[in-house]
Amino acid sequence: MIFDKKHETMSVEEMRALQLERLRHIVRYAYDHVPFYKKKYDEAGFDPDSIRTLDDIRRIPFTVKSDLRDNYPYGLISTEKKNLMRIHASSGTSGKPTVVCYTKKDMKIWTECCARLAAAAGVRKSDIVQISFGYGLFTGALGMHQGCERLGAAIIPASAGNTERQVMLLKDLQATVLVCTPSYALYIGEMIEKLGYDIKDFKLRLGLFGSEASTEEMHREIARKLNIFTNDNYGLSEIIGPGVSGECSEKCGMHINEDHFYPEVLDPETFEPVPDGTYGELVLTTLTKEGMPVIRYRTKDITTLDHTPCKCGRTTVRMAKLRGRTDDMLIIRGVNVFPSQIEGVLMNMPEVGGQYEIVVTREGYMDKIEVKVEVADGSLLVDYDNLIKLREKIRHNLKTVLQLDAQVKLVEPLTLQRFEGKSKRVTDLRKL
Ligand code: DLL
Repeated sequence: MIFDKKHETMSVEEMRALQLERLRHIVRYAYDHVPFYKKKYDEAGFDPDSIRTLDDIRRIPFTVKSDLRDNYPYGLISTEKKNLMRIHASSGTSGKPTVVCYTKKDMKIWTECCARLAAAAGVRKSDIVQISFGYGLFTGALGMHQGCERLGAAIIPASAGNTERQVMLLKDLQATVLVCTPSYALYIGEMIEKLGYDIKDFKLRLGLFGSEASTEEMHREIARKLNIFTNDNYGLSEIIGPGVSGECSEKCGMHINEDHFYPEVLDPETFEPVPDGTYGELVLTTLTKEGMPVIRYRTKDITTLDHTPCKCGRTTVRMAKLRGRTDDMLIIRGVNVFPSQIEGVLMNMPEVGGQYEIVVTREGYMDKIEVKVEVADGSLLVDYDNLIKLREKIRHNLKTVLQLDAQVKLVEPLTLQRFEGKSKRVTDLRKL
């Protein structure tokens, strides 16, 4: 089902015209209402009225995460506080959180964007949706809650944590849709097995997963464990939260709600746009945000765009599954490694369970990478010959993909850390 036929299927020419009109307005609006933008644009000699074509966006200075932090908490809002309806914040590992604000109009748009992605994934009025993201300042739970509710579905606001209870709720309340991080979905799948349930006794049919990177292989593993159709969707607090983009049933990229969020993919070194099919850093501009417009935000997320038509009928541009973030790329002995590449290798091997950890160290001048891998079946560790064979096989497969020799450590099933929210799989102990 297409939630907003008008905007999701409009012709490319109409979309570009709408984006240009909105871009011109939002840039002027930000300049007039947020001293931060006025100062930045004046200093850069950028005239907010000089935008004639969409390509002119390239002359606008970027906004980066530290701009949000430096203007904590309300420095970037463009309206009086009395007009705000919701305030969220992204967790951040240290210091003050990044605060994001919504007016009533922003809330409506956010809800509709999440409804669009949920509809594209296959959520219907008749569904019972269990939201297992942590409720609170995090945008994931309430954003998806609002979107699914807008479609008329029934919501179970389970929040994250207490995984045995999650399983009980899923089963007893006959949830048909699960919303959480992909790593939590995998953990829930393991818990169902551990508790001795048969997945056939559940009514689950669909999973909406986002908020962290996940490979196709990981989705296949979740789909198998939970016997569901899986969906990937993307967003970030600074821009709106979930609702920036999501896969349709064709699963060939995530449709961007480009009438609200203008995407550019740039070479992270030259800042030149890269052609479709080439990966680069995603830069997003909110075209309609009223409470806190964010112009040319460098997301650090690495993806590529696809403007070819999609079989689903939507005409909106699609972004590929994220390859990672510019700041989670590891450079090991000069070789660029994304954790997602390691995940892709591991999840393709049936002998391996869903969990892994990557530890990077440096001895002298030599980087070392160790990959701890849970085996799918503990009996694989009993026979020494089998163990060595499996370890060598993983090492070989990693080397083929990464061009790098990694140490592999096999561990018992269910021994590595599990995650209820975003996972943390890499520990870099080098003092770089
Ligand atoms: O994670 C918003 C969200 C919630 C999206 C629920 C989807 C579902 P933040 O906490 O601000 O917001 O984190 C944003 O998470 O820049 C990406 O690096 C990463 N991320 C989000 N979705 C995906 C995804 C929410 N589908 C940061 N695949 C972003 C890969 C993702 N990474």
